[in-house]
Amino acid sequence: MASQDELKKQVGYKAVDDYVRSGMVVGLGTGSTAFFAVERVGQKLKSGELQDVVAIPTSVRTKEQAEALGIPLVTLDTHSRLDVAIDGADSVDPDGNLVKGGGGALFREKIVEKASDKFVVIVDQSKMCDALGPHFMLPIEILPFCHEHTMRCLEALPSMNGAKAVLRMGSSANNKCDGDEIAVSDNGCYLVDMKCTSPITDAVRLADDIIKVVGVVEHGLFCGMTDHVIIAGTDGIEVKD
Ligand code: ABF
Repeated sequence: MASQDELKKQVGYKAVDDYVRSGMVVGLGTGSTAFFAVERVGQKLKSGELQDVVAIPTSVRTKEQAEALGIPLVTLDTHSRLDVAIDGADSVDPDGNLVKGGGGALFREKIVEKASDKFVVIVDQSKMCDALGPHFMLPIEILPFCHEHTMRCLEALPSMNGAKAVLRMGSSANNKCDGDEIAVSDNGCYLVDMKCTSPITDAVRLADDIIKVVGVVEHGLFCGMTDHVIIAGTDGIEVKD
């Protein structure tokens, strides 16, 4: 039986093989699954199977991986539209709504993926769920200024259904700091994980309520953005459009 890493590699490579063409502007996701998509872009540029591709990374660590692979990088300031973005997710519901941000990169992921003509999500079967919420904590990026106040405002949202706000500590935001320090995102912000005990029944409504809380930078609900989900399961790969 294929290991979880092998499953992630299968979907990462397939996303690039199926959706990336020469001359494209490509959004490079963050996380252990997106790692393989980035690897495949680098491989195909090196072999000449892909030419004239430029990429926009969604985190410092993806930027570093892409640079090491020789992938030419640009930014949204010079390239406002992308042809395709490929990224992982923490949860995927039956409608293709996502929870993302377990890796702490949700802001840069969302700004890049919103600017992409096509958004391809690559996951292993464990990320699929019937409803967002209890399956994986909902990450929210907030300003450090008065962050405890902002956390209380998030908990007070009726649509949050009593979820508790947990300030992310240590390297869980993939930043170089030790376990008893507050984790800091690539943007210098804090990350809060909302422990949702009940299913999120109206993700669009909750997303709208969260973003209105003063102090919130962005949240990990990616609603109505997904074009394709490539799912690696133990009995093969499935593509949901
Ligand atoms: C990233 O993919 C994050 O938004 C999400 O947390 C992560 C999933 O990571 P992995 O592929 O390592 O499970 O885009």
